[in-house]
Amino acid sequence: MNAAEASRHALRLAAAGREIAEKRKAVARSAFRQGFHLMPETGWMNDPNGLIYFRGKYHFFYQFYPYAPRWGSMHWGHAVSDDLLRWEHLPPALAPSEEYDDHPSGGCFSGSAIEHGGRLYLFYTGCADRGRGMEQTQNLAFSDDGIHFEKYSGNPLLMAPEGVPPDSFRDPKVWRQGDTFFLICGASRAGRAQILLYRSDDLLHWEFFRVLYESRGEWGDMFECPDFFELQGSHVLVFSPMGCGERKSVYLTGDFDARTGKFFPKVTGELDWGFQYYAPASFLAPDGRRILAAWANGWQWMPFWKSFGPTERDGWCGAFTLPREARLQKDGTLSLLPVRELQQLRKNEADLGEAVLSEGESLPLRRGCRWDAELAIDLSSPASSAVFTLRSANGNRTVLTVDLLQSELRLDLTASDGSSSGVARAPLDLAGQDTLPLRLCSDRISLEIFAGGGRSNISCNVYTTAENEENFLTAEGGELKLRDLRCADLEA
Ligand code: DQQ
Repeated sequence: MNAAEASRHALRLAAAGREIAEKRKAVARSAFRQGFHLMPETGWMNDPNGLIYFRGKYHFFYQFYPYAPRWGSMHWGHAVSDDLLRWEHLPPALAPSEEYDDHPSGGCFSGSAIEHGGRLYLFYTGCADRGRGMEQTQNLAFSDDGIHFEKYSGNPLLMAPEGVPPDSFRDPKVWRQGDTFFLICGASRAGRAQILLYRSDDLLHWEFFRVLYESRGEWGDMFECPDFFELQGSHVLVFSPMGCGERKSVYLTGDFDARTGKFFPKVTGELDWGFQYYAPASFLAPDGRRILAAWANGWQWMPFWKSFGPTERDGWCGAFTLPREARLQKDGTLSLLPVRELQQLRKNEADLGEAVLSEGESLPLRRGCRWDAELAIDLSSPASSAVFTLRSANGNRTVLTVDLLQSELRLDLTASDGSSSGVARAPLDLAGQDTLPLRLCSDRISLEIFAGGGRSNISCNVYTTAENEENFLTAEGGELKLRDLRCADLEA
């Protein structure tokens, strides 16, 4: 990179920094700010990028447009944390500045991070019009201090191969297995979604290896933000498919042969069934946990470009979900539960043990918007459903129904806040079980429901700001027996 190019990137980053400095105080006054979820200081956030533990801190990067609470020319925002819940914002890491990544409706799109030889490498998609439409290429930036990033002079590293439209080749995820580096990215070929696998010895020179996975129509025509990782001896492929309706974040578990590059998926599932869970990305914590975070929103559920919720009025938009630990279950399904660090935010904890509610009887949980509730429903209960009335105040309420007859979880947002709508549904696997474990985590604008030990999850946003919201559980259709009931407030 020559001096003029270096300064163009530096100038763009400095401009973003000035914008943030000017607006962050006003944004911080927004009544919708979350207590323990990562959000942008100003402007817009979407996908998680480059999640990594580097030199003693968790580093999360994210798709970021600092200038307005709307998607715009993409930067990479950057924050660090010791506990995955409380975040310190750092200057943006990447800004559009080069002919391959500088465009008002392009920029530095999603990607991943890897450490090698003490250096932090960011792989990202540059999206710009260089005469072939909105062309997407894979690029590299690096840093020795984990704060200041320089774009590699040899960019672009990878261009769309023959048969892949230049605007459908994005979101590189890089990992190392043995002495080989692998990279996957999402693509589309002849109307079918594909995940392309590349390999390299040095992170700089990449050769196409094979198609790791292809949709045969069931998963739409393009995969966004693929992720691939080893978990308990198996491999997990995660992607956000485009062009197949409500599907948002899908996983496949199976076996991977690194020698041949072949993936043999066995089990398919959804990471989350709510309206607000998209583009999840994973990383390995130093203690070996595989942790995922997702953008707490989804393109499908809002009129595109119109509105992503009322926080826009306050100059910001977007947050991440709670980071969740992935575990592979015996049957090959994946469970995702909040990271254990969340326990540290618990206060005023009440261990209520067992409870029996007669038909129509209600049990108050916590008041307010920041709390964590855990319980198990005894499946010998005669009740037909357990109904949680959540975040109820001023005529607003969000209703979570655990339907024991239909084996379904439903989160009804119709009366939530005047701007949200819809009913999110997740299937429950109750066959052969004695209890159904449930966990509900609430923050100012998020409700994250974990059922069946993290296998039937629903994440949704609720845009309320009342001080003293009520949350309670009601037995319907018969007596409801509860076990292991624990509630706590969560400290912001
Ligand atoms: N968002 C990024 C893309 C990705 C999409 C652009 C998914 O890289 O495919 O902001 O939300």
